Amino acid sequence: MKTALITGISGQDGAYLAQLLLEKGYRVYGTYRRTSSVNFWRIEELGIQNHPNLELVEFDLTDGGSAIRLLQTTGATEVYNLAAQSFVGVSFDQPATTAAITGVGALHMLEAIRIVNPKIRFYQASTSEMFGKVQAVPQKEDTPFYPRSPYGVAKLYAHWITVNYRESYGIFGSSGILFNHESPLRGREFVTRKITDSVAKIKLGKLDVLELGNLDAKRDWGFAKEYVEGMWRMLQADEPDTFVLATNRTETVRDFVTLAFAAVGIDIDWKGSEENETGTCRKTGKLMVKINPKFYRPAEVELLIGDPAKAYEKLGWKPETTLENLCKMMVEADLRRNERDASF
Ligand code: NDP
Ligand code: GDR
Repeated sequence: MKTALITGISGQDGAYLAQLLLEKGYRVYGTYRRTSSVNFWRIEELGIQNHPNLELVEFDLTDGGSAIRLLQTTGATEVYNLAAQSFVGVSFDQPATTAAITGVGALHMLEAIRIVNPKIRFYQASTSEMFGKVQAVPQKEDTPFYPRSPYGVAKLYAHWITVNYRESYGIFGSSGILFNHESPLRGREFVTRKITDSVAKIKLGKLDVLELGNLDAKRDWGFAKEYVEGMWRMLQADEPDTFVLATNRTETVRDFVTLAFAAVGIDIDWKGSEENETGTCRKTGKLMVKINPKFYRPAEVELLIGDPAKAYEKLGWKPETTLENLCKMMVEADLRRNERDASF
């Protein structure tokens, strides 16, 4: 039986990846942080929390010594480093915490591999945020990086230290440069889920208006469940490498809002410009969306669109779910949750 370790199993990708590896017959160790209240709603929604081959272990990525013990005790031969302070907005307020977890955390895992068993295969969760102020369109593996947030800078360190350990010590370290991927399990602070949850609440009369920041940002959004399959394929390849996973389609935040309201039968009419822009219901004239400058970031990533050709060619990976279907799936899940639970 193969044994894998996933850091960050309480997150969106950790939950989907655990499900995938369990389906493939792996023994899975998933790490979570000690918090005052447990946070396993995602693995519960997927119904895997009591799977006999899943073991949850307490671990903090900033603690290098415990990374060593973790590899010694679990005997994992594949390590997926998904844990991170992953919210770009927060990284501007907590840059040092973000650097310690999101940047140096990857180094702790790589050092532990070097010490415990250099044959362990390592996946680093890199990001399109490393492209930041983009230097080419579409972005691919050799596009120059220009991160625009403390999060992006921390991830760039983690990416290069993975490449460095590959080249210096022959460690099988692969870096997946993943563009935004969403799902009903996405955290509610990220824009897509904030939109789908708010649209569900507006539809059910639990919220008046959706407040957002920059509507013009363009993102390449895919379905998270498909992206974790790409992570696994990277560690099954003959050689470690760097791969972009993306859909090669980009839309604005405004477009995603329009799609989400359309999923509940509301046609949005956009009016005004920049900070005065609003979205109203075309039929009733009621205000549905307004701008709140507090959601703007000190530096923004304006346009992301990835070219996943290398992943298709070398891994046979390609995304299937359209943005329309992804958005609808998320709105429907949020309608169900909000209907079921009055305090949701
Ligand atoms: P989430 O924010 O949903 O999950 C992050 C996970 O990291 C959570 O389990 C969290 O635990 C854990 N974590 C945070 N800090 C620590 C710490 N100090 N020690 C141990 N664990 C910690 O992220 P996603 O699932 O969306 O993303 C997975 C990874 O992929 C992240 O590294 C992210 O930066 C990266 N990425 C994500 C993309 C996306 O579009 N989703 C795109 C590209 C890269 P807790 O629940 O306790 O907070
Ligand atoms: P991102 O995701 O920063 O791309 O990082 P997020 O959904 O937070 O923002 C996407 C874009 O939407 C704009 N935006 C808002 N964002 C949020 N969160 N809330 C708002 O109210 C709002 N209004 C407009 C943002 O300015 C931005 O342009 C995600 C994370 O998962 C990272 O961990 C990952 O590395 C990247 O995707 C790829």
